[in-house]
Amino acid sequence: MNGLPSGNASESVSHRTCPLCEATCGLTVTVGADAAISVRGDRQDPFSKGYICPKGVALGQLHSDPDRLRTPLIRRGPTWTEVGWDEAFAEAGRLLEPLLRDHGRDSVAVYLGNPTVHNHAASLYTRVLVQALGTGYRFSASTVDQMPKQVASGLMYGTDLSIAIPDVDRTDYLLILGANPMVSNGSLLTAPDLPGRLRALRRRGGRLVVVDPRRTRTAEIADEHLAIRPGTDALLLAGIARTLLEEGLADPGQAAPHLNGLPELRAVLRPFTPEAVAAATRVPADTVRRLARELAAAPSAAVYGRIGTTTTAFGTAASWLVDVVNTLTGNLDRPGGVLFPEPATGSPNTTGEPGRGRGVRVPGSRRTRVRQLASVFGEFPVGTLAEEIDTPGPGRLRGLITFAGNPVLSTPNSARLGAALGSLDAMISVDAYLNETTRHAHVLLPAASPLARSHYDLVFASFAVRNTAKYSPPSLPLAPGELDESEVLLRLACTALGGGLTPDELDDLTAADAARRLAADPSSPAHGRDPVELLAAVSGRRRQDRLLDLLLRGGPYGDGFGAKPDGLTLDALVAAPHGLDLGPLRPRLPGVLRTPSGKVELAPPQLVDEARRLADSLATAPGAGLLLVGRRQLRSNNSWMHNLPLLAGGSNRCTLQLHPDDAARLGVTAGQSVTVRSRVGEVAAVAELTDTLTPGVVSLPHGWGHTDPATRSELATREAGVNSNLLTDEEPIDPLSGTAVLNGIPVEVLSR
Ligand SMILES: Nc1nc2c(c(=O)[nH]1)N[C@H]1C(S)=C(S)[C@@H](COP(=O)(O)OP(=O)(O)OC[C@H]3O[C@@H](n4cnc5c(=O)[nH]c(N)nc54)[C@H](O)[C@@H]3O)O[C@H]1N2
Ligand SMILES: Nc1nc2c(c(=O)[nH]1)N[C@H]1C(S)=C(S)[C@@H](COP(=O)(O)OP(=O)(O)OC[C@H]3O[C@@H](n4cnc5c(=O)[nH]c(N)nc54)[C@H](O)[C@@H]3O)O[C@H]1N2
Ligand code: SF4
Ligand SMILES: [Mo]
Repeated sequence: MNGLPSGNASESVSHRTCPLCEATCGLTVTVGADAAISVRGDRQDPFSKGYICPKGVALGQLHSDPDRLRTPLIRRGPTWTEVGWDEAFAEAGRLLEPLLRDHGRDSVAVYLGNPTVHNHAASLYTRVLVQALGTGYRFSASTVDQMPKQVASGLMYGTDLSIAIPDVDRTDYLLILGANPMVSNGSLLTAPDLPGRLRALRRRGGRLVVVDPRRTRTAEIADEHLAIRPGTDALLLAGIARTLLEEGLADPGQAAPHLNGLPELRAVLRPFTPEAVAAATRVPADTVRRLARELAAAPSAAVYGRIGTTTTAFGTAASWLVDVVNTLTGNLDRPGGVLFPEPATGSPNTTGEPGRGRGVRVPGSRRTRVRQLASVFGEFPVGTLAEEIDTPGPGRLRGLITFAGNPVLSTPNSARLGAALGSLDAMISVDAYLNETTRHAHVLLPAASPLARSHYDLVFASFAVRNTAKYSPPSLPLAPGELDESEVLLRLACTALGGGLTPDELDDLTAADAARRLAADPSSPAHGRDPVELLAAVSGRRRQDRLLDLLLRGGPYGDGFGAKPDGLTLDALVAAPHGLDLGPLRPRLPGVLRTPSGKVELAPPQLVDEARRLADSLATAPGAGLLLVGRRQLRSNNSWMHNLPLLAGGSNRCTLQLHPDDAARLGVTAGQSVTVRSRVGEVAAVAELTDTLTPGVVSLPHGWGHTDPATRSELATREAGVNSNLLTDEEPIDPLSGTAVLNGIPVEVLSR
């Protein structure tokens, strides 16, 4: 059926991948005769097998939401005017041109938000835009998220996308730190229906241990919950790793011939005795020892850490130590342990010479103007965005392009950022909503409905528990006046280039560049071919689908443009609308490595320095005050999707949770309003008493606080909540990754 929606005359049925979270569930979308849209789980999707969560169901409401933007807008003062696309791009050009001309390319920054990585048009063409702008001031949600894992993985394995994924379907023992997949559905762990997979782990006799200051839903289904003191996971992991080494339990197994740095590791871990880390983490020394012994004894085991480990002052150290423990227990690169996916469109660890490479440069070569913080993989810490705008002096940021982001709710000390955005000479945003960030734009360009575009998961295939490939054609045509994001981004890129190229010409250059790279890549089945011939083979497609076909055909499973007739092509994916299963993850050492040594670096100097800084932290006695942590909610998606009736209310309660003992001490009663105060700000929130929290820890979800009357989200404003990032502080940072500290914030709670 050529991937086009099918069905009888009155309705159409199509299959696609959900773009909302990392689980990548397969959906069946039915558009009825009355244009009503229903979204169900696709039982024939080989990866998700029919699983769907309430957010996926709400995609129909997202499509129909009257507040979702449909027309380009230009703002003059407080007044928005609907304009046509030509006028919008002309205005963007008028605003950008003097800045780029008089103040240089670095006077305009880019911020890429989370949904950028959730479809292939956005991930491919934001790259084109950033290159066309030529700015060094690149920011993204990565530095409030997973950057520490990228830095640690880059230093250990040679590329920042070489992330070892826990093999949840085959493991005998899963140790989860700082993640709540029963609610978040997994992150840096693409596995649709993680709740089902975790239950299956328990059913087959496996053990699940959860380390979290809250007794989360994931902790509730686990064999054991350890209530750690926020911000101390790196210490716990160091204690486990040291125990493995001291007790002679370390046995890297099949990874042993590929390791560098074991003696240095042993030396640098010496200070982390179970007793020393117990005092700081509140995990008893005996438990530290027992965890080490259990992990070593399990037939297979995987340690997995997420947001609660990365968005802390020792995020990179914790991310490294997760893999140190996986390696010492013999679980690196083996089934049931942690493994490296092999995505169909390729990745930095499937290209070039297998087994060796240039490695990564950490810290990066550039510094921010104000705080002199290092770049990380080409971008700057987003916690410095506000100061780069509001600190006077030469080199100040004067312009900003945001794409699919809401940093005014999602980045630390966001009050300062909101004020700074108001002072920009030029701000251009591409978004689905007029939100707390995009309200500051001078030109606001709408994103088309997610149902009206093609979809392929270029990014999440690198983090998936199985190798799979699935292409989704649009389920609906673009509405009149809607533009695909590839066009929006190409036209913005042409604007930034100052004219001279049409979007088609720029796109041809982009495709030619991709073809040249494949032809030059010794790992590609297209190696040595004429790039012109490769382009000719995909000439029937355009934009992101042409680029995708190039990547698939030149990728690890590709047909090599005819060289391997059974190999993968976009045509083959179109003919398989539910997606293709390419099999379980397989061991990939040493070919996966791109380090200069050709080894796994267990103790790179940058991480040894981090371990020393971590050891120094043992000398500081833990403070007695309250620490604030976050919590994700099932029917919320960071700062958005709060305007959809299907998801509103219920469990989405933006309350300050605290333990009854703390409440009693503070004289706070359930349901009363309290003031929560940190170094940078304060909010008023309703207190919710719950013994799921550890005493001394309080929790607010992030992404709320829809109180700005200049936004346009009727329902979201009615259940506004408060913005937890008015409390998080932009000063403390995980130094190697530039990642903000969003968990373990010292706060006071005052009865109002
Ligand atoms: N305190 C605290 N802060 C946090 C976190 C935390 O745990 N605690 N988590 C952090 C994490 S992990 C993340 S990823 C960030 C997220 O931070 P951001 O990426 O800045 O914010 P989101 O809330 O994901 O906003 C996404 C925006 O994209 C828009 N959008 C949706 N779909 C599309 C589309 O297809 N195209 C375009 N152009 N726009 C679209 C939405 O309308 C919304 O405005 O927040 C971080 N902030
Ligand atoms: N429903 C829903 N799903 C989502 C999202 C959403 O907003 N809503 N967001 C998506 C995004 S962008 C991402 S990145 C993922 C994130 O996926 P997860 O990392 O699984 O998400 P969280 O629920 O924030 O889990 C973090 C946990 O860390 C705990 N924690 C806080 N501080 C510490 C600490 O110091 N140590 C330890 N061990 N634990 C700590 C918190 O209590 C919390 O339970 O979720 C994705 N999925
Ligand atoms: S779990 Fe994630 S991918 Fe699956 S339906 Fe829900 S939001 Fe979509
Ligand atoms: Mo995220």
